[in-house]
Amino acid sequence: MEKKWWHDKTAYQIYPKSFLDTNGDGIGDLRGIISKLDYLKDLGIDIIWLSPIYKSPFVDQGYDISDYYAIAEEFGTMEEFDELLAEAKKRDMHIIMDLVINHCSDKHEWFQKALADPEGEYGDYFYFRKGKNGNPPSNYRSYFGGNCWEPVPGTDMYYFHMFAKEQPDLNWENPKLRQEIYNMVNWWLEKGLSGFRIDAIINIKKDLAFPNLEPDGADGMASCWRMVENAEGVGELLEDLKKHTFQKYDAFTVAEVFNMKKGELNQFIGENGHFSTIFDFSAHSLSDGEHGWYDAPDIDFKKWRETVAKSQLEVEKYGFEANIIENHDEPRGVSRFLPEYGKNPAGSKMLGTISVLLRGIPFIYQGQEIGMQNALWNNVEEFDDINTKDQYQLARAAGLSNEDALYVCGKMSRDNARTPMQWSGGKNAGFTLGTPWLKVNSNYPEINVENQEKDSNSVLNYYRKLVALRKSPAYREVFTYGRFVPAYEDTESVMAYYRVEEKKRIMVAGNFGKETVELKLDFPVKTVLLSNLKDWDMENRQVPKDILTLESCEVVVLECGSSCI
Ligand code: TEU
Ligand code: CA
Repeated sequence: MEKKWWHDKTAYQIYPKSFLDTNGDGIGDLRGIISKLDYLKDLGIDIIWLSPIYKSPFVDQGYDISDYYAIAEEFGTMEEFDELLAEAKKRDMHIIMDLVINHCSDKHEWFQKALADPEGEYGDYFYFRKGKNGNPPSNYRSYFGGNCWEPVPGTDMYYFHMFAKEQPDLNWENPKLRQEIYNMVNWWLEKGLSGFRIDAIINIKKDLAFPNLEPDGADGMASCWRMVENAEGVGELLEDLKKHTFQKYDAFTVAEVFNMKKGELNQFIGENGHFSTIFDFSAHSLSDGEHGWYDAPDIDFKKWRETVAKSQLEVEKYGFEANIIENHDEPRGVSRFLPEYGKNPAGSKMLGTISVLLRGIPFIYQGQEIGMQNALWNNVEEFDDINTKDQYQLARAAGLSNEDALYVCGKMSRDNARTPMQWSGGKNAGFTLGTPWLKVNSNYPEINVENQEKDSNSVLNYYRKLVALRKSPAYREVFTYGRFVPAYEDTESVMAYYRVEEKKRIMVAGNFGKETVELKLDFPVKTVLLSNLKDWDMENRQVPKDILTLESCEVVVLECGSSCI
Protein backbone atom coordinates (compact mmCIF):
# COMPACT_ATOMS: atom_id res chain seq x y z
CA MET A 1 0.00 0.00 0.00
CA GLU A 2 1.28 3.41 -0.94
CA LYS A 3 1.74 5.58 2.15
CA LYS A 4 -0.16 8.86 2.26
CA TRP A 5 0.57 11.90 4.37
CA TRP A 6 -2.70 11.63 6.24
CA HIS A 7 -2.61 7.92 7.15
CA ASP A 8 -1.13 8.42 10.61
CA LYS A 9 -2.93 11.63 11.52
CA THR A 10 -5.38 12.34 14.33
CA ALA A 11 -8.24 14.71 13.57
CA TYR A 12 -10.55 16.91 15.64
CA GLN A 13 -13.91 18.32 14.64
CA ILE A 14 -14.76 21.86 15.67
CA TYR A 15 -18.35 23.03 15.62
CA PRO A 16 -17.46 26.73 15.42
CA LYS A 17 -20.74 28.11 16.68
CA SER A 18 -20.28 26.28 19.99
CA PHE A 19 -16.51 26.29 20.43
CA LEU A 20 -15.48 29.62 21.95
CA ASP A 21 -17.00 33.09 21.76
CA THR A 22 -14.55 35.97 22.11
CA ASN A 23 -16.75 39.03 21.48
CA GLY A 24 -19.70 38.31 23.75
CA ASP A 25 -22.38 37.80 21.10
CA GLY A 26 -23.03 34.26 22.33
CA ILE A 27 -21.68 32.70 19.15
CA GLY A 28 -18.34 30.95 18.84
CA ASP A 29 -15.90 32.56 16.39
CA LEU A 30 -12.64 32.23 14.47
CA ARG A 31 -10.76 34.24 17.15
CA GLY A 32 -11.89 31.63 19.62
CA ILE A 33 -10.53 28.85 17.44
CA ILE A 34 -7.20 30.62 16.90
CA SER A 35 -6.82 31.09 20.64
CA LYS A 36 -7.23 27.36 21.23
CA LEU A 37 -4.81 26.04 18.62
CA ASP A 38 -2.22 25.38 21.30
CA TYR A 39 -4.79 23.46 23.32
CA LEU A 40 -5.43 21.25 20.28
CA LYS A 41 -1.76 20.87 19.50
CA ASP A 42 -1.24 19.76 23.07
CA LEU A 43 -3.94 17.15 22.62
CA GLY A 44 -1.98 15.76 19.70
CA ILE A 45 -4.27 16.95 16.92
CA ASP A 46 -2.94 17.13 13.34
CA ILE A 47 -6.05 17.86 11.30
CA ILE A 48 -8.88 20.21 12.27
CA TRP A 49 -12.24 19.89 10.52
CA LEU A 50 -14.33 23.04 10.76
CA SER A 51 -18.07 22.59 10.39
CA PRO A 52 -19.34 25.22 7.89
CA ILE A 53 -18.16 28.78 8.43
CA TYR A 54 -19.39 30.16 5.10
CA LYS A 55 -21.97 32.90 4.81
CA SER A 56 -25.35 31.41 5.65
CA PRO A 57 -28.82 32.18 6.96
CA PHE A 58 -28.18 29.32 9.46
CA VAL A 59 -31.51 27.56 8.89
CA ASP A 60 -29.51 24.33 9.22
CA GLN A 61 -26.60 25.85 11.15
CA GLY A 62 -24.44 26.77 8.18
CA TYR A 63 -25.19 23.68 6.12
CA ASP A 64 -27.21 26.11 4.01
CA ILE A 65 -24.59 28.23 2.25
CA SER A 66 -25.52 31.52 0.62
CA ASP A 67 -21.98 32.47 -0.47
CA TYR A 68 -19.25 29.86 -0.89
CA TYR A 69 -16.56 32.55 -1.08
CA ALA A 70 -17.41 34.40 2.13
CA ILE A 71 -16.97 33.79 5.84
CA ALA A 72 -20.12 34.18 7.94
CA GLU A 73 -19.99 37.52 9.74
CA GLU A 74 -21.00 35.75 12.93
CA PHE A 75 -17.68 33.90 12.86
CA GLY A 76 -15.36 36.66 11.69
CA THR A 77 -13.61 37.83 8.54
CA MET A 78 -11.62 36.31 5.69
CA GLU A 79 -8.51 37.95 7.19
CA GLU A 80 -9.13 36.07 10.41
CA PHE A 81 -9.58 32.88 8.46
CA ASP A 82 -6.25 33.45 6.72
CA GLU A 83 -4.70 34.08 10.10
CA LEU A 84 -6.14 30.78 11.34
CA LEU A 85 -4.61 28.98 8.36
CA ALA A 86 -1.23 30.59 8.98
CA GLU A 87 -1.29 29.91 12.72
CA ALA A 88 -2.23 26.29 12.14
CA LYS A 89 0.56 25.92 9.62
CA LYS A 90 3.08 27.33 12.11
CA ARG A 91 2.09 24.52 14.43
CA ASP A 92 2.26 21.90 11.69
CA MET A 93 -1.51 21.42 11.78
CA HIS A 94 -3.90 21.10 8.84
CA ILE A 95 -7.24 22.81 8.41
CA ILE A 96 -10.02 21.14 6.44
CA MET A 97 -13.38 22.75 5.79
CA ASP A 98 -16.84 21.36 5.37
CA LEU A 99 -17.85 21.13 1.73
CA VAL A 100 -21.61 21.31 1.33
CA ILE A 101 -22.28 20.88 -2.37
CA ASN A 102 -25.35 18.71 -2.62
CA HIS A 103 -27.38 21.82 -1.93
CA CYS A 104 -26.97 25.48 -1.13
CA SER A 105 -29.15 28.05 0.60
CA ASP A 106 -32.31 29.42 -0.98
CA LYS A 107 -30.68 32.81 -0.35
CA HIS A 108 -27.76 31.96 -2.65
CA GLU A 109 -27.60 34.23 -5.69
CA TRP A 110 -27.96 31.21 -8.01
CA PHE A 111 -31.24 30.18 -6.45
CA GLN A 112 -32.60 33.71 -6.31
CA LYS A 113 -31.95 34.02 -10.05
CA ALA A 114 -33.44 30.58 -10.64
CA LEU A 115 -36.61 31.45 -8.77
CA ALA A 116 -37.02 34.58 -10.85
CA ASP A 117 -36.76 32.52 -14.04
CA PRO A 118 -37.03 28.74 -13.51
CA GLU A 119 -36.75 28.13 -17.27
CA GLY A 120 -33.61 30.26 -17.54
CA GLU A 121 -29.89 29.56 -17.17
CA TYR A 122 -29.91 29.36 -13.37
CA GLY A 123 -33.06 27.27 -13.28
CA ASP A 124 -30.84 24.50 -14.62
CA TYR A 125 -28.55 24.82 -11.57
CA PHE A 126 -31.39 23.20 -9.61
CA TYR A 127 -34.20 20.74 -10.16
CA PHE A 128 -37.41 22.44 -11.22
CA ARG A 129 -40.28 20.21 -12.33
CA LYS A 130 -43.96 20.64 -13.06
CA GLY A 131 -46.44 19.14 -10.61
CA LYS A 132 -48.64 16.17 -11.45
CA ASN A 133 -52.38 16.93 -11.43
CA GLY A 134 -51.98 19.52 -8.73
CA ASN A 135 -49.69 17.26 -6.70
CA PRO A 136 -45.93 17.44 -6.23
CA PRO A 137 -43.89 15.57 -8.90
CA SER A 138 -43.24 12.67 -6.53
CA ASN A 139 -43.87 11.42 -3.03
CA TYR A 140 -40.47 11.79 -1.37
CA ARG A 141 -40.24 12.73 2.30
CA SER A 142 -37.32 15.04 3.00
CA TYR A 143 -34.82 14.29 5.81
CA PHE A 144 -36.25 17.12 7.87
CA GLY A 145 -39.92 16.30 7.19
CA GLY A 146 -42.46 17.27 4.56
CA ASN A 147 -42.31 16.72 0.81
CA CYS A 148 -39.01 17.17 -1.04
CA TRP A 149 -40.83 19.25 -3.66
CA GLU A 150 -41.59 22.83 -2.73
CA PRO A 151 -44.07 24.77 -4.88
CA VAL A 152 -42.81 27.93 -6.60
CA PRO A 153 -45.46 30.55 -5.83
CA GLY A 154 -47.48 31.77 -8.82
CA THR A 155 -46.37 28.87 -11.06
CA ASP A 156 -47.16 25.18 -11.55
CA MET A 157 -43.49 24.39 -10.81
CA TYR A 158 -41.79 22.82 -7.83
CA TYR A 159 -38.13 22.71 -6.81
CA PHE A 160 -36.39 19.79 -5.20
CA HIS A 161 -34.77 19.71 -1.72
CA MET A 162 -33.76 16.62 0.22
CA PHE A 163 -33.09 18.58 3.42
CA ALA A 164 -34.97 21.75 4.48
CA LYS A 165 -36.91 23.74 1.89
CA GLU A 166 -34.30 26.46 2.42
CA GLN A 167 -31.66 24.00 1.09
CA PRO A 168 -32.44 23.51 -2.63
CA ASP A 169 -30.51 20.64 -4.26
CA LEU A 170 -27.94 21.54 -6.90
CA ASN A 171 -28.19 19.96 -10.34
CA TRP A 172 -24.96 17.99 -10.80
CA GLU A 173 -26.03 16.92 -14.28
CA ASN A 174 -25.33 20.48 -15.41
CA PRO A 175 -21.65 20.85 -16.47
CA LYS A 176 -21.79 24.59 -15.81
CA LEU A 177 -22.79 24.03 -12.21
CA ARG A 178 -20.06 21.43 -11.82
CA GLN A 179 -17.48 23.86 -13.13
CA GLU A 180 -18.63 26.53 -10.68
CA ILE A 181 -18.18 24.04 -7.84
CA TYR A 182 -14.73 22.95 -9.05
CA ASN A 183 -13.57 26.56 -9.30
CA MET A 184 -14.74 27.22 -5.78
CA VAL A 185 -13.09 24.09 -4.35
CA ASN A 186 -9.81 24.96 -6.04
CA TRP A 187 -10.01 28.54 -4.80
CA TRP A 188 -10.03 27.27 -1.21
CA LEU A 189 -7.31 24.71 -1.85
CA GLU A 190 -5.16 27.46 -3.37
CA LYS A 191 -5.50 29.35 -0.10
CA GLY A 192 -3.73 26.53 1.69
CA LEU A 193 -6.54 24.36 2.92
CA SER A 194 -5.47 20.71 3.31
CA GLY A 195 -8.75 19.23 2.22
CA PHE A 196 -12.43 18.85 3.00
CA ARG A 197 -15.03 16.94 4.92
CA ILE A 198 -17.66 16.42 2.25
CA ASP A 199 -21.29 16.66 3.21
CA ALA A 200 -24.08 14.31 2.10
CA ILE A 201 -22.16 13.65 -1.09
CA ILE A 202 -23.91 10.50 -2.28
CA ASN A 203 -27.09 12.55 -2.59
CA ILE A 204 -25.78 14.46 -5.62
CA LYS A 205 -26.93 11.69 -7.96
CA LYS A 206 -30.67 11.57 -8.49
CA ASP A 207 -32.95 9.23 -10.32
CA LEU A 208 -33.92 11.84 -12.90
CA ALA A 209 -37.26 10.21 -13.59
CA PHE A 210 -38.14 10.97 -9.94
CA PRO A 211 -40.59 8.05 -9.84
CA ASN A 212 -43.11 7.68 -7.03
CA LEU A 213 -41.98 5.09 -4.50
CA GLU A 214 -43.81 2.65 -2.26
CA PRO A 215 -44.86 4.69 0.82
CA ASP A 216 -42.99 3.77 4.01
CA GLY A 217 -45.02 5.85 6.44
CA ALA A 218 -48.57 6.85 7.33
CA ASP A 219 -48.09 10.11 5.40
CA GLY A 220 -48.12 8.22 2.09
CA MET A 221 -44.54 9.23 1.35
CA ALA A 222 -41.25 7.36 0.97
CA SER A 223 -37.97 8.48 2.56
CA CYS A 224 -36.01 10.33 -0.09
CA TRP A 225 -32.88 8.26 0.52
CA ARG A 226 -34.67 5.37 -1.13
CA MET A 227 -34.46 7.32 -4.38
CA VAL A 228 -30.74 7.87 -3.76
CA GLU A 229 -30.29 4.13 -3.31
CA ASN A 230 -31.95 3.53 -6.66
CA ALA A 231 -29.93 6.15 -8.53
CA GLU A 232 -27.02 4.82 -10.60
CA GLY A 233 -23.80 6.54 -11.57
CA VAL A 234 -22.67 8.66 -8.64
CA GLY A 235 -19.14 7.30 -9.15
CA GLU A 236 -18.63 9.15 -12.44
CA LEU A 237 -19.57 12.44 -10.84
CA LEU A 238 -17.26 11.79 -7.90
CA GLU A 239 -14.33 10.87 -10.14
CA ASP A 240 -14.82 14.01 -12.18
CA LEU A 241 -14.87 16.10 -9.02
CA LYS A 242 -11.71 14.43 -7.69
CA LYS A 243 -9.83 14.76 -10.95
CA HIS A 244 -10.58 18.46 -11.33
CA THR A 245 -9.89 19.40 -7.72
CA PHE A 246 -8.59 17.27 -4.81
CA GLN A 247 -6.20 15.15 -6.82
CA LYS A 248 -4.24 18.12 -8.09
CA TYR A 249 -3.53 19.24 -4.53
CA ASP A 250 -3.00 15.88 -2.82
CA ALA A 251 -5.86 16.98 -0.58
CA PHE A 252 -7.26 14.90 2.25
CA THR A 253 -10.95 14.20 1.78
CA VAL A 254 -13.30 12.56 4.24
CA ALA A 255 -16.77 12.02 2.91
CA GLU A 256 -20.07 11.59 4.64
CA VAL A 257 -21.56 8.66 2.80
CA PHE A 258 -24.79 6.98 3.73
CA ASN A 259 -26.64 4.45 1.61
CA MET A 260 -23.60 3.21 -0.30
CA LYS A 261 -24.34 0.21 -2.47
CA LYS A 262 -22.90 -3.21 -1.65
CA GLY A 263 -19.43 -3.81 -3.02
CA GLU A 264 -18.67 -0.12 -3.61
CA LEU A 265 -16.22 0.37 -0.74
CA ASN A 266 -13.15 -0.10 -2.92
CA GLN A 267 -14.36 2.52 -5.37
CA PHE A 268 -14.88 4.98 -2.54
CA ILE A 269 -11.76 4.51 -0.41
CA GLY A 270 -9.50 2.07 -2.26
CA GLU A 271 -6.06 2.98 -3.58
CA ASN A 272 -7.61 5.10 -6.34
CA GLY A 273 -10.88 5.77 -4.58
CA HIS A 274 -13.10 8.81 -4.93
CA PHE A 275 -12.02 9.98 -1.46
CA SER A 276 -9.17 9.55 1.00
CA THR A 277 -11.61 8.10 3.48
CA ILE A 278 -15.24 8.04 4.61
CA PHE A 279 -16.74 8.00 8.10
CA ASP A 280 -17.67 4.69 9.63
CA PHE A 281 -21.26 5.14 10.76
CA SER A 282 -22.02 1.44 11.09
CA ALA A 283 -22.25 1.54 14.89
CA HIS A 284 -24.37 4.67 14.83
CA SER A 285 -26.82 3.11 12.40
CA LEU A 286 -27.63 0.51 15.07
CA SER A 287 -29.93 3.05 16.68
CA ASP A 288 -31.72 4.07 13.49
CA GLY A 289 -35.45 3.90 14.14
CA GLU A 290 -37.68 2.47 11.46
CA HIS A 291 -39.79 5.61 11.39
CA GLY A 292 -37.78 8.09 13.41
CA TRP A 293 -36.21 8.71 16.76
CA TYR A 294 -39.36 7.60 18.54
CA ASP A 295 -38.81 4.00 17.54
CA ALA A 296 -35.01 4.07 17.73
CA PRO A 297 -33.59 1.05 19.56
CA ASP A 298 -30.96 1.39 22.29
CA ILE A 299 -27.46 0.17 21.47
CA ASP A 300 -26.95 -3.47 22.37
CA PHE A 301 -23.35 -4.09 23.51
CA LYS A 302 -22.83 -7.34 21.63
CA LYS A 303 -24.31 -6.01 18.42
CA TRP A 304 -22.11 -2.93 18.72
CA ARG A 305 -18.99 -5.04 19.29
CA GLU A 306 -19.82 -7.27 16.36
CA THR A 307 -20.58 -4.30 14.08
CA VAL A 308 -17.33 -2.50 14.86
CA ALA A 309 -15.27 -5.64 14.25
CA LYS A 310 -17.08 -6.51 11.05
CA SER A 311 -16.55 -3.04 9.67
CA GLN A 312 -12.86 -2.98 10.63
CA LEU A 313 -12.23 -6.31 8.90
CA GLU A 314 -14.05 -5.25 5.77
CA VAL A 315 -12.40 -1.84 5.49
CA GLU A 316 -8.82 -3.04 5.94
CA LYS A 317 -9.09 -4.94 2.67
CA TYR A 318 -9.32 -1.64 0.81
CA GLY A 319 -8.16 1.37 2.79
CA PHE A 320 -8.98 3.42 5.85
CA GLU A 321 -12.18 4.72 7.35
CA ALA A 322 -12.53 7.59 9.78
CA ASN A 323 -13.62 6.48 13.26
CA ILE A 324 -15.88 8.56 15.45
CA ILE A 325 -17.96 8.05 18.54
CA GLU A 326 -19.90 11.27 17.94
CA ASN A 327 -20.16 14.33 15.71
CA HIS A 328 -22.41 17.37 15.36
CA ASP A 329 -25.31 15.20 14.11
CA GLU A 330 -25.16 12.59 16.83
CA PRO A 331 -25.82 12.43 20.55
CA ARG A 332 -22.75 12.21 22.78
CA GLY A 333 -20.99 8.83 22.58
CA VAL A 334 -20.64 8.49 26.35
CA SER A 335 -24.42 8.80 26.74
CA ARG A 336 -25.12 6.49 23.83
CA PHE A 337 -22.63 3.63 23.86
CA LEU A 338 -21.97 3.17 27.57
CA PRO A 339 -24.15 1.51 30.22
CA GLU A 340 -25.53 3.69 33.06
CA TYR A 341 -22.70 2.68 35.41
CA GLY A 342 -20.17 3.65 32.75
CA LYS A 343 -21.31 7.20 32.05
CA ASN A 344 -18.39 8.59 34.05
CA PRO A 345 -14.69 9.39 33.59
CA ALA A 346 -13.63 5.73 33.61
CA GLY A 347 -16.21 4.86 30.94
CA SER A 348 -15.31 7.91 28.85
CA LYS A 349 -11.67 6.85 28.83
CA MET A 350 -12.56 3.26 27.99
CA LEU A 351 -14.76 4.22 25.05
CA GLY A 352 -12.15 6.71 23.84
CA THR A 353 -9.41 4.09 23.95
CA ILE A 354 -11.43 1.52 22.03
CA SER A 355 -12.30 4.11 19.36
CA VAL A 356 -8.99 5.97 18.98
CA LEU A 357 -6.86 2.83 18.67
CA LEU A 358 -8.98 1.21 15.97
CA ARG A 359 -7.50 0.98 12.51
CA GLY A 360 -8.42 4.18 10.67
CA ILE A 361 -8.27 7.93 11.15
CA PRO A 362 -9.56 8.95 14.58
CA PHE A 363 -11.81 12.01 14.61
CA ILE A 364 -12.35 13.44 18.08
CA TYR A 365 -15.37 15.72 18.36
CA GLN A 366 -15.07 18.86 20.49
CA GLY A 367 -15.80 18.07 24.12
CA GLN A 368 -15.31 14.33 23.67
CA GLU A 369 -11.82 14.74 25.14
CA ILE A 370 -13.34 15.89 28.45
CA GLY A 371 -16.14 13.33 28.44
CA MET A 372 -19.04 15.66 27.62
CA GLN A 373 -22.46 14.05 27.82
CA ASN A 374 -25.99 14.63 26.55
CA ALA A 375 -27.83 17.54 28.14
CA LEU A 376 -31.16 17.45 29.96
CA TRP A 377 -33.93 19.02 27.88
CA ASN A 378 -36.97 20.30 29.74
CA ASN A 379 -39.18 21.46 26.90
CA VAL A 380 -39.16 21.47 23.13
CA GLU A 381 -38.44 25.22 23.00
CA GLU A 382 -34.97 24.57 24.39
CA PHE A 383 -33.99 22.84 21.17
CA ASP A 384 -32.69 24.83 18.22
CA ASP A 385 -32.06 22.06 15.70
CA ILE A 386 -34.42 21.81 12.73
CA ASN A 387 -34.13 18.02 12.70
CA THR A 388 -35.01 17.72 16.39
CA LYS A 389 -38.09 19.90 15.99
CA ASP A 390 -39.30 17.70 13.17
CA GLN A 391 -38.58 14.51 15.11
CA TYR A 392 -40.52 15.90 18.07
CA GLN A 393 -43.57 16.50 15.85
CA LEU A 394 -43.18 13.06 14.31
CA ALA A 395 -43.14 11.46 17.75
CA ARG A 396 -46.23 13.40 18.84
CA ALA A 397 -48.04 12.46 15.61
CA ALA A 398 -47.23 8.81 16.34
CA GLY A 399 -49.10 9.18 19.65
CA LEU A 400 -46.28 9.88 22.13
CA SER A 401 -47.03 12.24 25.01
CA ASN A 402 -45.08 15.49 25.30
CA GLU A 403 -42.98 13.86 28.03
CA ASP A 404 -42.18 10.77 25.99
CA ALA A 405 -41.45 12.78 22.84
CA LEU A 406 -39.07 14.97 24.85
CA TYR A 407 -37.40 11.86 26.20
CA VAL A 408 -36.67 10.39 22.75
CA CYS A 409 -35.49 13.75 21.42
CA GLY A 410 -33.34 14.21 24.50
CA LYS A 411 -31.69 10.90 23.76
CA MET A 412 -31.11 11.44 20.04
CA SER A 413 -31.02 15.21 19.46
CA ARG A 414 -28.20 16.72 17.44
CA ASP A 415 -28.26 19.58 19.95
CA ASN A 416 -26.65 17.26 22.51
CA ALA A 417 -23.42 17.68 20.58
CA ARG A 418 -24.00 21.37 19.93
CA THR A 419 -24.24 22.70 23.48
CA PRO A 420 -21.30 25.04 24.16
CA MET A 421 -17.86 23.62 24.82
CA GLN A 422 -17.23 23.48 28.55
CA TRP A 423 -14.03 25.38 29.16
CA SER A 424 -14.39 26.22 32.84
CA GLY A 425 -16.64 26.24 35.89
CA GLY A 426 -17.23 29.97 35.39
CA LYS A 427 -20.20 31.75 33.84
CA ASN A 428 -21.59 29.86 30.81
CA ALA A 429 -18.81 27.30 31.19
CA GLY A 430 -16.37 29.95 29.99
CA PHE A 431 -17.84 29.75 26.49
CA THR A 432 -19.21 33.30 26.36
CA LEU A 433 -19.61 36.40 28.49
CA GLY A 434 -22.90 37.06 26.71
CA THR A 435 -25.93 34.83 26.28
CA PRO A 436 -25.06 31.51 24.62
CA TRP A 437 -27.01 30.77 21.43
CA LEU A 438 -27.83 27.31 22.80
CA LYS A 439 -28.03 26.44 26.46
CA VAL A 440 -24.97 25.20 28.31
CA ASN A 441 -25.13 21.65 29.67
CA SER A 442 -25.89 21.96 33.40
CA ASN A 443 -23.11 19.51 34.26
CA TYR A 444 -20.40 22.06 33.37
CA PRO A 445 -19.35 22.73 36.99
CA GLU A 446 -18.05 19.14 37.12
CA ILE A 447 -17.12 18.50 33.49
CA ASN A 448 -14.87 21.25 32.13
CA VAL A 449 -11.39 21.79 30.74
CA GLU A 450 -10.16 23.98 33.60
CA ASN A 451 -10.86 21.29 36.22
CA GLN A 452 -9.35 18.60 34.09
CA GLU A 453 -6.15 20.52 33.42
CA LYS A 454 -5.46 20.40 37.17
CA ASP A 455 -6.18 16.70 37.57
CA SER A 456 -3.57 14.32 36.22
CA ASN A 457 -6.19 11.53 36.17
CA SER A 458 -8.75 13.50 34.19
CA VAL A 459 -10.35 12.37 30.95
CA LEU A 460 -8.53 15.20 29.17
CA ASN A 461 -5.10 14.17 30.41
CA TYR A 462 -5.92 10.57 29.55
CA TYR A 463 -6.87 11.52 25.98
CA ARG A 464 -3.55 13.34 25.69
CA LYS A 465 -1.72 10.15 26.66
CA LEU A 466 -3.91 8.10 24.37
CA VAL A 467 -3.26 10.21 21.29
CA ALA A 468 0.43 10.50 22.20
CA LEU A 469 0.67 6.72 22.38
CA ARG A 470 -0.96 6.33 18.99
CA LYS A 471 1.52 8.77 17.49
CA SER A 472 4.64 7.78 19.42
CA PRO A 473 7.61 6.79 17.23
CA ALA A 474 7.62 3.27 18.67
CA TYR A 475 3.92 2.54 18.08
CA ARG A 476 2.85 4.84 15.26
CA GLU A 477 3.40 2.15 12.65
CA VAL A 478 1.39 -0.56 14.37
CA PHE A 479 -1.52 1.74 15.24
CA THR A 480 -1.60 3.10 11.70
CA TYR A 481 -0.97 0.07 9.53
CA GLY A 482 -1.32 -2.88 11.90
CA ARG A 483 -4.08 -5.34 11.13
CA PHE A 484 -7.18 -5.43 13.31
CA VAL A 485 -7.83 -8.80 14.90
CA PRO A 486 -10.89 -9.17 17.14
CA ALA A 487 -10.41 -10.99 20.45
CA TYR A 488 -12.48 -12.46 23.27
CA GLU A 489 -15.61 -12.29 21.15
CA ASP A 490 -17.29 -15.03 23.17
CA THR A 491 -17.19 -13.06 26.44
CA GLU A 492 -20.32 -11.32 27.69
CA SER A 493 -18.87 -7.89 28.24
CA VAL A 494 -15.37 -7.44 26.85
CA MET A 495 -14.59 -5.46 23.71
CA ALA A 496 -11.05 -6.44 22.77
CA TYR A 497 -8.82 -6.50 19.75
CA TYR A 498 -5.23 -6.83 18.68
CA ARG A 499 -3.36 -4.52 16.37
CA VAL A 500 -0.72 -6.60 14.68
CA GLU A 501 2.14 -5.92 12.32
CA GLU A 502 5.38 -7.67 11.51
CA LYS A 503 7.20 -6.82 14.72
CA LYS A 504 4.46 -5.93 17.15
CA ARG A 505 1.29 -7.20 18.73
CA ILE A 506 -0.79 -4.82 20.83
CA MET A 507 -3.90 -5.80 22.73
CA VAL A 508 -6.66 -3.35 23.61
CA ALA A 509 -9.33 -4.63 25.99
CA GLY A 510 -12.19 -2.91 27.81
CA ASN A 511 -14.71 -4.41 30.20
CA PHE A 512 -18.13 -2.89 29.50
CA GLY A 513 -19.77 -5.12 32.12
CA LYS A 514 -20.70 -4.38 35.71
CA GLU A 515 -18.73 -7.28 37.16
CA THR A 516 -14.99 -7.88 37.19
CA VAL A 517 -13.85 -10.36 34.54
CA GLU A 518 -10.80 -12.54 34.14
CA LEU A 519 -9.36 -13.16 30.71
CA LYS A 520 -6.94 -15.96 29.99
CA LEU A 521 -4.08 -14.31 28.13
CA ASP A 522 -3.15 -15.97 24.85
CA PHE A 523 0.17 -14.14 24.59
CA PRO A 524 2.74 -13.18 27.21
CA VAL A 525 2.62 -9.51 28.09
CA LYS A 526 5.73 -7.35 27.80
CA THR A 527 4.43 -3.94 28.84
CA VAL A 528 1.28 -2.15 29.89
CA LEU A 529 1.14 0.84 27.58
CA LEU A 530 -1.98 2.49 28.96
CA SER A 531 -4.61 1.84 31.57
CA ASN A 532 -7.51 3.88 32.89
CA LEU A 533 -7.80 2.50 36.43
CA LYS A 534 -4.69 0.84 37.74
CA ASP A 535 -1.26 2.24 38.19
CA TRP A 536 0.79 -0.65 36.84
CA ASP A 537 4.19 -0.76 38.43
CA MET A 538 6.45 -1.24 35.47
CA GLU A 539 9.64 -0.96 37.52
CA ASN A 540 8.80 -4.16 39.31
CA ARG A 541 7.57 -5.79 36.14
CA GLN A 542 4.08 -6.05 37.55
CA VAL A 543 2.55 -6.94 34.23
CA PRO A 544 -0.38 -9.32 34.05
CA LYS A 545 0.68 -12.95 33.68
CA ASP A 546 -1.57 -15.71 32.30
CA ILE A 547 -4.71 -13.97 33.56
CA LEU A 548 -5.80 -10.38 32.95
CA THR A 549 -8.27 -9.09 35.51
CA LEU A 550 -10.44 -6.23 34.30
CA GLU A 551 -12.70 -4.36 36.66
CA SER A 552 -15.95 -2.82 35.46
CA CYS A 553 -15.16 -0.07 32.90
CA GLU A 554 -11.47 -0.81 32.96
CA VAL A 555 -9.49 -0.63 29.74
CA VAL A 556 -5.87 -1.63 29.16
CA VAL A 557 -3.48 -1.44 26.23
CA LEU A 558 -0.83 -4.15 26.39
CA GLU A 559 2.18 -4.94 24.29
CA CYS A 560 2.91 -8.59 23.84
CA GLY A 561 6.44 -10.02 23.84
CA SER A 562 8.39 -10.29 20.62
CA SER A 563 7.85 -14.04 20.62
CA CYS A 564 4.10 -13.68 20.13
CA ILE A 565 3.70 -12.19 16.69
O1 TEU B 1 -25.93 15.29 7.24
C1 TEU B 1 -26.47 14.42 6.28
C2 TEU B 1 -27.50 13.52 6.75
O2 TEU B 1 -27.81 12.56 6.07
C3 TEU B 1 -28.28 13.88 7.98
O3 TEU B 1 -29.62 13.80 7.65
C4 TEU B 1 -28.05 12.97 9.10
O4 TEU B 1 -28.50 11.70 8.76
C5 TEU B 1 -28.83 13.48 10.27
O5 TEU B 1 -28.31 14.73 10.62
C6 TEU B 1 -28.73 12.60 11.46
O6 TEU B 1 -29.59 13.09 12.46
C7 TEU B 1 -25.24 16.39 6.77
C8 TEU B 1 -24.74 17.27 7.90
O7 TEU B 1 -23.82 16.56 8.69
C9 TEU B 1 -25.90 17.78 8.69
O8 TEU B 1 -25.51 18.53 9.80
C10 TEU B 1 -26.75 18.59 7.78
O9 TEU B 1 -27.92 18.97 8.42
C11 TEU B 1 -27.10 17.85 6.48
O10 TEU B 1 -26.01 17.17 5.90
C12 TEU B 1 -27.58 18.82 5.45
O11 TEU B 1 -26.50 19.58 4.98
CA1 CA C 1 -18.65 35.61 18.84
